[in-house]
Amino acid sequence: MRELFVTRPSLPPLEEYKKELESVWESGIVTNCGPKHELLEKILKERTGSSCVKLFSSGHAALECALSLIKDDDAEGEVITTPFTFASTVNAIERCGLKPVFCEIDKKSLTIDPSEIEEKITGHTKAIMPVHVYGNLCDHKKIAKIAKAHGLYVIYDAAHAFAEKAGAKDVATLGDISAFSFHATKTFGCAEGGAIFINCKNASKLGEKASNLRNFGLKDGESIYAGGNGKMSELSAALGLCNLRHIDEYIAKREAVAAVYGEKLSGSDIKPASFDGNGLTRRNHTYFPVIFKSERALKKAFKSLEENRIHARRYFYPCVHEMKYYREKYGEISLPVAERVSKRILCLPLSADMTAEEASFVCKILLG
Ligand code: T4K
Repeated sequence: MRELFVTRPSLPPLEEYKKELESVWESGIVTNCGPKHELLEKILKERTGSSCVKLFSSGHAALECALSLIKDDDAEGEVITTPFTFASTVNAIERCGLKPVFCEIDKKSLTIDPSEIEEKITGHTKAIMPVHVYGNLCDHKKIAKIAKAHGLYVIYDAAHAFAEKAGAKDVATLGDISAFSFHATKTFGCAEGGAIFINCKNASKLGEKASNLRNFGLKDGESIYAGGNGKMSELSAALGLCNLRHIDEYIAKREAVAAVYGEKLSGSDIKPASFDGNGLTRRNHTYFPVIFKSERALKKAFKSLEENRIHARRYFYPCVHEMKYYREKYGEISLPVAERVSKRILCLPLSADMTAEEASFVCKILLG
């Protein structure tokens, strides 16, 4: 059996990518919002029905920009978020000079628990930043109600959720802004890349500011904001254009692998995380998280997998509030649901090129 990784990038046929690159070579325009970049933004806007789409060099850069858009001069601005996520979510808040306020998660969806949000709101709260973790939808209806009642922005970290649907709507249209990752490890990737989808009332104004911010804050030759460089290159945009043509095929292949896992693990003590809440009508199968009875059982299984060159990942352990930087800055915070889940959850290998035999083999090792 070959070595298996938590995921592998989905790539188009090399010939297709080469063809996409021909015009880049001819024009010599390789970055700074060239034609491939503009086309990918246009297609993504149409595909999702969003008011405004802006591409970025990474999902993290997209998140930082989204936060910069809603930030004003209040140095004490706070953002309510989940501790059960990749560090990028919370680092983006911190790096924008805002204070992350950690909120407990719901034990079924593993996303922010809306019933705990209101008690975290203070006069300094600017936004709620939930995460559709593993592509599992947040309780967006309850979150929207709370945000409206308190006049807060909702910025979704939708890094894991590209191409998913909430009812009939594209997940990108939830909240005021949704930020996605197009990293190599995602179901839809540009090698490195990301995007924000803006859907609030002032979308075109915020979109214009986002364009300035990702390009050194420049407008008419001078910096009107202290912007950085968050631009996606033409090489990444070209890869995105190719991958977008294959997205349904990538998802179908991942779904077939996930079905084998589901079947083989059924009735065992290793429970696949639940994805059936909050109106999720289309999944993208970016991750296959399973929950063990105890951390001890997880560690034992992890060791057996490693001995067989199967590299599962402890996404997301530890919780972000337990990480050194946040522990030292904000002290001990107790979020028992998130902490308990984080200790017992493991992401199994899942990629479009995996076979049913490989998924069965992973389960054989897991089940001892
Ligand atoms: N918000 C959330 C909730 C996120 O999860 C993330 C990123 C972000 C925001 C920020 O988005 P980006 O700025 O990254 O676009 C990975 C990814 O780098 C990261 O995108 C992802 N989430 C995070 C959960 O996982 P690592 O350090 O675990 O990845 P790495 O390099 O160990 O890759 C995992 C496996 O994938 C490797 O063992 C082999 C395979 N792989 C990886 C790469 C890069 C390949 O086969 N080919 C490749 O090119 O962070």
